Amino acid sequence: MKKLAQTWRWFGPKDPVSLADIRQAGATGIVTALHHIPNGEIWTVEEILKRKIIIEKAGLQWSVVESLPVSEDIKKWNGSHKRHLENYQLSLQNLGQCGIKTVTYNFMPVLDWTRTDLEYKLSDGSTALRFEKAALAAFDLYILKRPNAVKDYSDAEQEAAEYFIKNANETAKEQLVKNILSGLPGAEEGYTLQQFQMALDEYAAIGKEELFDHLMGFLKTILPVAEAANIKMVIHPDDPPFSILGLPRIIKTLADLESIFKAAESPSNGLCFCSGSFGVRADNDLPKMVKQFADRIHFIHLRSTKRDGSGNFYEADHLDGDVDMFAVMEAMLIEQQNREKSIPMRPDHGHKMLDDLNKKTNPGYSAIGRLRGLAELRGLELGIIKSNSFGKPWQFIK
Ligand code: DNO
Repeated sequence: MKKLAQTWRWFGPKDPVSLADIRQAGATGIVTALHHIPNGEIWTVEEILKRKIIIEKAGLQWSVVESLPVSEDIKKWNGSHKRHLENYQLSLQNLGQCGIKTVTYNFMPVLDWTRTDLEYKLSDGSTALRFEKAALAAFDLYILKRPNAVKDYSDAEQEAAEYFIKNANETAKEQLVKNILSGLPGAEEGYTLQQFQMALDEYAAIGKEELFDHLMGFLKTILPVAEAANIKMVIHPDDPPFSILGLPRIIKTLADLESIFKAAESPSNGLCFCSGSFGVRADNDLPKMVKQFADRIHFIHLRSTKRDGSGNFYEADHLDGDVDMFAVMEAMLIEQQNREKSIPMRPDHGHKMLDDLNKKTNPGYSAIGRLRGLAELRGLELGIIKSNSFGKPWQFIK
């Protein structure tokens, strides 16, 4: 019987969650990146092998790269983008040579994923990550003071932002800036307020269409190399899946995915299906998306968010929240049956709970919170497989 391959994101030797801990969580695959190499530079065979050996010595396997970052110059298609594209090609060849076949990337300008509160208290005493629209608007309008930002917010949103800022003390404001500009793990770029405004300014002439063209330029340059290296490139959706701070966002919906797969036809043009990112939008039908793009999905992030009517959301328990995890898992398992090999899945994010609360953790990447998520997802998977719940008996591959 083939199940989804259980993987775990590890930020490298400095990650407070050790490889030994990960083995006990039951994962067999590691998802990692060479975070010490600046964006745009080459991942050499030597550096890749160094990391691979550490992982293998712990009895695990390096299954997925998350992420081989696409530099800002490539996203803007200026400056050093040509050199960075060549470097990206070389890094892919080197990864292929070292036997790593799945590479995650994103095409979010300036910021990777964004949250406003990294310690949102849940009623049971654990904490979660949260995105609050009024907090982001308050940052934009009153702290960053982005020129013309006001036109991006309705009257009600402006009022909510004003209320937020009036009630925030200096520490809360500083924390908000830190959370948005440099707080999250895996987002390789960090900014001061001034650098951040400069980075935003560089996108003044880059709207959705331009950014899409740049993504196409990127894919056309690297997909032939990925194919030759037998690598699947998997794009991570925008998180949150809507425009923030006046920046264009292009991977938010089913229609966006249709456009990129139609425009760059290659078996290496794949998707990292992140249920937590897509699930923030009520108009995204996740099981439908999994079914439609099943053969494009080579990596899965499973988590669930709970949204309210005002565009805010927090990260709920993995089987709770707005994502129909049963239907998503079932659709993935149906696809899994048709494959020769297991699709890697990782429990995405987790609450800070139990002993996590007393430790320094990477926001979203606590040990116990993710362990809970993985255990629940593993149980759901087994339950679906054993119950033949969708009417046909499962034909196990092995
Ligand atoms: C957040 C992650 C993202 C993701 C990148 C992929 O938890 O899912 O940072 O790794 O966007 O390039």
